[in-house]
Amino acid sequence: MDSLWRIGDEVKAALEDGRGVVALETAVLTHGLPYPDNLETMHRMAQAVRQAGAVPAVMGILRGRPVVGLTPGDWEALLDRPEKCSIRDIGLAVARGVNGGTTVALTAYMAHQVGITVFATGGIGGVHRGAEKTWDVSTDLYLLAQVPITVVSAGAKSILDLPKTAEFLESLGIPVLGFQTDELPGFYVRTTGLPVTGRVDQVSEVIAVRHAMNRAHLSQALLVVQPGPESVSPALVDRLIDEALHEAAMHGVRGKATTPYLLGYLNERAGDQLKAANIALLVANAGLAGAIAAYHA
Ligand code: PSU
Ligand code: MN
Repeated sequence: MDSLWRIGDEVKAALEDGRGVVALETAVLTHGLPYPDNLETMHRMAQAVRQAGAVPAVMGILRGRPVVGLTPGDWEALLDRPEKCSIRDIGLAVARGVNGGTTVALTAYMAHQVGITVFATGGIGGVHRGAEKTWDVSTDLYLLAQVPITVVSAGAKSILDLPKTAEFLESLGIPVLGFQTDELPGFYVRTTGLPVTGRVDQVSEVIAVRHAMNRAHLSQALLVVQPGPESVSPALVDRLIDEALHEAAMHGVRGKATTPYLLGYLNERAGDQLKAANIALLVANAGLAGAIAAYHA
């Protein structure tokens, strides 16, 4: 039977040669950042992975075909009426032949299927604010409990309930390593007062932890978090997020539309400062993931 996954030539060669490969998601391209910042950011992330000595593997569903290693030309093609595709969406997306930007959950899953062990993103999905009423908990968390991949992020966004997200990660047995930090970063803000499972200061320590987890046959992801290079004032972020949540409630936004709505509000309505911070941390995370993948190889 033909494989469902189409693997790009460069990624295939890198995997065969045992070179470092870093998975990159595309929900941030299709639903996370406005055009043309989204395309520009993908270029910069891919470049950061290469500069660190690894090969980028951009994931997405192109006209119904899940692809590992989309080319820059594919990124543009993906922007034609894309759907946001998480784990449960892959069946319909393939059957209907649509374009899909893949979330952290689906990207991590695809990476694992093809043997990629490192992944960079901006912020993982988590437990949403008000989850005690809505039950809105990202599939990202459940999937990361099932896939032994190393994920670099700037924590989870403050649009989420960060203390609940941290508790949920603990419940699922997912360790959080602070890279040169003792605290869980809050995406736009560098500190949250929430502890990490442990602090590491070197790439070699990340590899040692992952290696030990693998030897223990754990299925869990290893989350590596680092604060973004540009910090926004926590008071400003809080105010903007309150506004965004209020708008979302007024418009009855629910389900998978929630995260893109909130991100869209923050990136487009809240001025360039948040967007610039978002892009800077995406690029920095790609660089660290590249260094981890290259070292590992
Ligand atoms: N966080 C970001 N930018 C993003 C996302 C999260 O800073 O673009 C995307 C990721 O693809 C993540 C998804 O996997 O949102 C989570 O969506 P949900 O909350 O619906 O599970
Ligand atoms: Mn949700």
